[in-house]
Amino acid sequence: MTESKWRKTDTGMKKKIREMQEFFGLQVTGNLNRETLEVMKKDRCGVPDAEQFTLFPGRPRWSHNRITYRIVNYTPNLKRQETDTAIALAFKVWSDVTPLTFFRQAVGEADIMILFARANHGDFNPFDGRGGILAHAFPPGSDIGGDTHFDQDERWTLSRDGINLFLVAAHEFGHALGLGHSKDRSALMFPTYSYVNTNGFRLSADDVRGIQALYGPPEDSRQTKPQPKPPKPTKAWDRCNPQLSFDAITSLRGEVWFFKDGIVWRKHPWRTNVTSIPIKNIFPNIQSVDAAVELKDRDLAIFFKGSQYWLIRGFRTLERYPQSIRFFGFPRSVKHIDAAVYIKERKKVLFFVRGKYWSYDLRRKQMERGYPRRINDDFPGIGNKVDSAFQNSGYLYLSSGPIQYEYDYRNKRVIRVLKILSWLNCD
Ligand code: TQI
Ligand code: ZN
Ligand code: ZN
Repeated sequence: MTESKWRKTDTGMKKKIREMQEFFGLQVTGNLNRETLEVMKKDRCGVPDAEQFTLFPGRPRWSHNRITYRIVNYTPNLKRQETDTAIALAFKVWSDVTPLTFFRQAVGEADIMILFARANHGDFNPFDGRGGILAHAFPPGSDIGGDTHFDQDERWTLSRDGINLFLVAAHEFGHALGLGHSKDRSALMFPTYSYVNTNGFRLSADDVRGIQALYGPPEDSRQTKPQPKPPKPTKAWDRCNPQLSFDAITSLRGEVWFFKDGIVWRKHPWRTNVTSIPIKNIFPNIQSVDAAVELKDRDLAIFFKGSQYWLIRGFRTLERYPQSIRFFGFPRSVKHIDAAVYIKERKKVLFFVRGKYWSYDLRRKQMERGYPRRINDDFPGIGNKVDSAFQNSGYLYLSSGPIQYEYDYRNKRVIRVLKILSWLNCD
């Protein structure tokens, strides 16, 4: 392919640069000289402190949301497919947070023409051999506007060695969409190259604010972003209501704790009164609990809520919690746990999730093979749903709604059927 095929007219770009130079009272050359680049780097006056991003003078932006790109040529350092993917992922970084969509075209003139070139390549911004300038992109506009050039003399990679094509492309596309440089060190648009892990790459909040200042949020963001729900008022449950079921029950330092919505009732074995208290008065960052288990021999408890869990010692959550329940080996599809109970004799924690249960081996620190199994098959007589479970004086207490089964784990049989309320001194 000859140069002239992909080169666009210089006039469009020169005009833009001239306009900018005029705007800032610089010497009008039409070239991206040092002075001009400095101005482009400077933040604009009048922006609030929190804004670290910058836009180009005149805030050039694409006036359409469907943006086309064309990969005109390739680097010999990577397979074509690898380049295609890195470029597509770099665009996705921006399409994820805006209404913009990017379409690749194979021929003709696209909004963003992408090419690898060395030294002088027809835009009066020659590349400089290995190192130094790695790439450049032109602000949105016709002709050369949006075009993105990569220095063919760099060693392009998809790793931390050499120059990572995905990271540089994502940065350049920021420019091609209208972002200047940011003062925020964690921003993609911060003007120094430093490798960051590209798996699960995320823009900084500043990059998102910048690009959304030009294009707004994604169109469907109201549907996809979980809307903060107004906090449910904690119902003043009557603990002696016969319909009352519990979210979780656990022994804890000699007491039995019953959880319901944001409330916990604590029953001391030889005291008759039952005290109730909002959970968050004891654990400020826990609103409610789906499942709870005491590892008595380790003086630890584990509280579960949704896909998070906390380790608890005494009346304190340990540092670094909450963490994801995936730590225990649950697949992504498990989004919360109905109940959990510790089988002290076997050093195992059973987790009940819908009609199934899992067994976690505390000694090996892994989920046991062959699980999940059906509750019906292994706990005959208790139905197929368990919403709270605990161990007390050698028996398991598994409850489903207001009914509780006293279960002999070793002999696999139900011994008694109780009303949960029998624990709460309601007679
Ligand atoms: N290229 C510069 C850049 O993209 C060119 C440039 C300087 C520029 N100022 C500009 C382009 C203002 C548009 C608008 O920043 S570069 C980095 C980073 C470069 C630098 O080769 O120095 C990246 C390319 F941010 F790491 F420094 C990519 Cl990611
Ligand atoms: Zn160029
Ligand atoms: Zn840059």
